[in-house]
Amino acid sequence: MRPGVIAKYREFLPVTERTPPLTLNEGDTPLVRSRRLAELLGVRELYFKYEGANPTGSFKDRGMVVAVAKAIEAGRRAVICASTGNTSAAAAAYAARAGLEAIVVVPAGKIATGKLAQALVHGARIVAVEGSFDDALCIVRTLTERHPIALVNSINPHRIEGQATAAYEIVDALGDAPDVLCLPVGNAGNITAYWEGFKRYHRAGRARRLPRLFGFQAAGAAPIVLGKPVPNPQTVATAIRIGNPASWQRAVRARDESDGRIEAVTDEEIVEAYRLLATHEGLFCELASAASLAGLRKALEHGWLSGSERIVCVLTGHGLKDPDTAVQFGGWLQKAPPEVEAVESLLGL
Ligand code: AN7
Repeated sequence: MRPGVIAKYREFLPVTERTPPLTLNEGDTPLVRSRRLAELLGVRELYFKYEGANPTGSFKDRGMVVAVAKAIEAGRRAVICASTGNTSAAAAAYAARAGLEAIVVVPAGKIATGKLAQALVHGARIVAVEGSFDDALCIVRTLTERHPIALVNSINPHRIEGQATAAYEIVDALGDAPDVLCLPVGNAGNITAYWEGFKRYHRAGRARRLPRLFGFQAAGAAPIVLGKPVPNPQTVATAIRIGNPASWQRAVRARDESDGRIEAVTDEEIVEAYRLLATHEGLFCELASAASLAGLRKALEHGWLSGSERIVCVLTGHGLKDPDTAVQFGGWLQKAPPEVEAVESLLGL
């Protein structure tokens, strides 16, 4: 049973009697124990938190359901966000569910087809700007200062509180926090949310320990690693193509308080991890999500981790969001006439 995050974690969320019970039955995503990759990498205990199993196919649903419910409670009729794709898909779906208007501002030509399709089909109004995600975020921030529209980017604290429910689920499933959590970092809301979540659950006595957080940016979009904004971020992982993260300082605090790291992984490393997850575990995630595994491999190579830890990698979004990328990388595909013998010989059977 998936009651949705508001019903399930009510006591840990900013909900009141006046908060509408909005849900698309998000959360309760699989924590899949790794078999083949754990062995390949030499990790004793490895899990993948498969956030692609959320209703709109990414972790954004956890925060969006809370943000939209609170927007309704505050009397708002419309929501707005800037997005590299997933936030806009979640905003459009939850706004549709709630009967609100959704407006999304995206970097033109830089969001995966599936995500654009989601925002379109749910009836959002979409503005594609000839600029970056960072430009889009500046624009929506100003618009919400001028108009009574709820901003549902992760600057909105309700987004962070909702996303913290993923940390609660991991602790509930494992009986305690893991030693290490690996995740991709873009606008840095999610690493902030996990850290808040683990700390809150720990304070509430639900976990005995706190994990180390290992966040990974794409090398061409790694402002936190470089220590300065990246004016023209570039990466194949469009979801994390962000040069000036809104939650930068909080991500640094999460890293330091947890004795973790924020590092960069190259596009090649991301693509390799993406394929490994699909071919060795049957887990199809999007490129940005694979930064968590790419980063774990790097951490093991550099000796930052030994492999004796209990490790969770967060797979933030579903691979079907971006089928163009999957098809572009190819695989084994041959053409044949519609005859048994032809197919048999092609397959070498
Ligand atoms: C699959 O949708 O920023 O560090 O506008 O879609 O919390 O930003 C998406 C980010 C990781 C990074 N994985 O999380 C957006 C957006 C996937 C994502 C991230 C995103 P944050």
